[in-house]
Amino acid sequence: MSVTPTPADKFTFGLWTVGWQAKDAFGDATREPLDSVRSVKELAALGAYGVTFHDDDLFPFASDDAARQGYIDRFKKALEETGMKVPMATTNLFTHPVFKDGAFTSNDRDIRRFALRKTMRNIDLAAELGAEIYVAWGGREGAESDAAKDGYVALDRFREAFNVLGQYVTDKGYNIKFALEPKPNEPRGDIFLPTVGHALAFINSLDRPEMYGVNPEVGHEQMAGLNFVHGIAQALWHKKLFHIDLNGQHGVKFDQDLVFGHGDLKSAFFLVELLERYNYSGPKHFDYKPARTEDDKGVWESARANMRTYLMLKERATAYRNDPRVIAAMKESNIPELAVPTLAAGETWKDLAKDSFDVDAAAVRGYGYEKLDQLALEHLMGEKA
Ligand code: GLT
Ligand code: MN
Ligand code: MN
Repeated sequence: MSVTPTPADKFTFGLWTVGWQAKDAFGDATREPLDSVRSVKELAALGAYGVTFHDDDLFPFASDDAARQGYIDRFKKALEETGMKVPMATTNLFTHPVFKDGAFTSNDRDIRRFALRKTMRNIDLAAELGAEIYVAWGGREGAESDAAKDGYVALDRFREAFNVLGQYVTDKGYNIKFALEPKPNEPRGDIFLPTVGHALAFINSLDRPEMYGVNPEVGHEQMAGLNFVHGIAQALWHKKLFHIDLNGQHGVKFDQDLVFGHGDLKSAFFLVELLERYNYSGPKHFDYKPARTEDDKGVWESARANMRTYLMLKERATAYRNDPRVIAAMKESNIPELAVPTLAAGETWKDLAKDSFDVDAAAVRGYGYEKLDQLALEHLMGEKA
């Protein structure tokens, strides 16, 4: 297996990732602005499948129609020249000060209406460019104080916004589905729909739930101390993993957006193992920030690192799954038995009373997970049997 990426691997990058100028809360930008055309070309040369964008990544917020079209035309030309795709697009509803109290859940009704118009306009462009997923990350949808926002009616407004957008996409006949991206905090003190679980429950309240899924990000769940692999398993189980943001994070702290695998590597290993085993077929989208220390060369080095790391993990995860020692250890650990329904076909609760069961014997058994965990680690580290 090669660790050189090709478009068949379906790796995608947000324009805002490689294009991040590394301005943070304490310091100025350390890199020059990056032209979207150059990003498309560099990423194509590295073997990526496509790019994704916010409206404001492609053209400045205040662009008039002619300027906006000029930026779009240049971008389209670069896509045509390279064969790069745009499988996903999204709206910037967080940078401009007008959104400081949120967009779809702002206490200001006019701002909510403006946010919907901004989103619909970019959905038109997304459809024109062939995107089938529209991400909604509500970074400013939240509050610093519970005095500021009624968390109950905020959900009414959030639901209303997604229902309006679902109606819009349906009326226009676009082949687009929405992927909600949860995050617990940052930039708001607390953000609504903070985790995958919250988002999944919320989707059930929408008019057309089938049009909405999730776009979980590695670091966002890990910032909340949650197990990302479990979150993804549940999203897959609900058939709601419409998109995924891969990156790295070291536990509960600010959103690091590290290169994929440069945080919790073992979790990344089991994540890739899960995605591949359940045939996740959507784009593998890297939503990371090249570290502030890096120059232009370091940006492309980090972009390449994301893809190589995924492919290395895929290679090692496949070897782990197929290793006869692992298969035997899994059997020993009873792992295949979890797939066997607890009641046999035709049985009811009444049949449970018929069991003869040795509680003490069952209580003393060992499960052998330490052996299995070590086998995973040895595969991950490239240790040959
Ligand atoms: C922003 C955020 C990401 C989201 C992007 C989509 S923008 O960079 O940190 O997690 O995926 O709006
Ligand atoms: Mn992030
Ligand atoms: Mn993200």
